[in-house]
Amino acid sequence: SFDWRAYHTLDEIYGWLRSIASSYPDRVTLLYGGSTGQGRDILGVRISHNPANAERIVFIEANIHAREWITSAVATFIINQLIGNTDAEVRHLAESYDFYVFPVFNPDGFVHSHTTNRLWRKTRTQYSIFCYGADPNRNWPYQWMTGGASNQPCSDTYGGPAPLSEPSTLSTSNFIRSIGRNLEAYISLHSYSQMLLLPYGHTTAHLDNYDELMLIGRQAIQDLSRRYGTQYVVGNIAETIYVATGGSMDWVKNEFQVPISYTYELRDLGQNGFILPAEEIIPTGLETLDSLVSIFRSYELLH
Ligand code: 0X9
Ligand code: ZN
Repeated sequence: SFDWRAYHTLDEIYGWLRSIASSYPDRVTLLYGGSTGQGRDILGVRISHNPANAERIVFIEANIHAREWITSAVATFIINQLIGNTDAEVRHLAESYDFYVFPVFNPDGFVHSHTTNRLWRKTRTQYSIFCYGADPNRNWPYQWMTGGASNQPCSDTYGGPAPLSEPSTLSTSNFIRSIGRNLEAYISLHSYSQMLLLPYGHTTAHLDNYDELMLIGRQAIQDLSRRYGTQYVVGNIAETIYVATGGSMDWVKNEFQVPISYTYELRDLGQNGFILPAEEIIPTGLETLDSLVSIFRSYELLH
């Protein structure tokens, strides 16, 4: 049965999503977010404790980069906590929004990282005799290919031949578009580096609600550190990590003016990197949930 003491395959994750949707039909709905180049479904769940929250959506996307396994493990951990945790603050969070959570946004790459190449990052579209895949976090239409992306199909940051060239990004962008005007928050989970990143990736300029996202973010990383002392840094993508364009969060924020948008780079700092030991799944899940509780508590206080 499903647990958080080990990493799981796509089939195991999808089996678990289906099982919780049938076990908790009052709270959990299976979502079909799109499909991939190899014909796989992109499945998620909606967790809704109150029909009045239908126009207040928190969207969480994980494992758009195939090798970042901790991100889907944390996404399923968070789903589980939002369904069943009895802690007052977690309950309050769960009951205040409709959560749309997609643990694996790049299923083809994820399967390849399980079967063939553990460090695979991209999709699996064939682009040359020897090279496969576009970087699905360089493939979204906002500021596409304006910096920090490659036009070489063999590169790990290949932006693709056109924006939304990948069936997975095209179909999930259409899904997001269908709920775009109801998005309160967009959270993108990556690893690793222990960073909480805010838009945008194309410029170090402090645009839109940068000040508020920094204020909320500083409190969130402080609250994240309380449980185990894990140290994060917070800041604009281009200033904090590097210039990177065509990311999913940047497109969603620009397209729908979503008030809260963060990209997490989860544990660790490189000791284990993408191969984070499974014993760290639960601690990473708990501290990440602490930071989410903090983000929405701060947001509520400010509005
Ligand atoms: O390069 C990336 O896509 C992310 N780092 S990772 O090591 N996980 O590959 C940084 C995300 C930048 N995000 C956006 N521009 N939205
Ligand atoms: Zn990533």
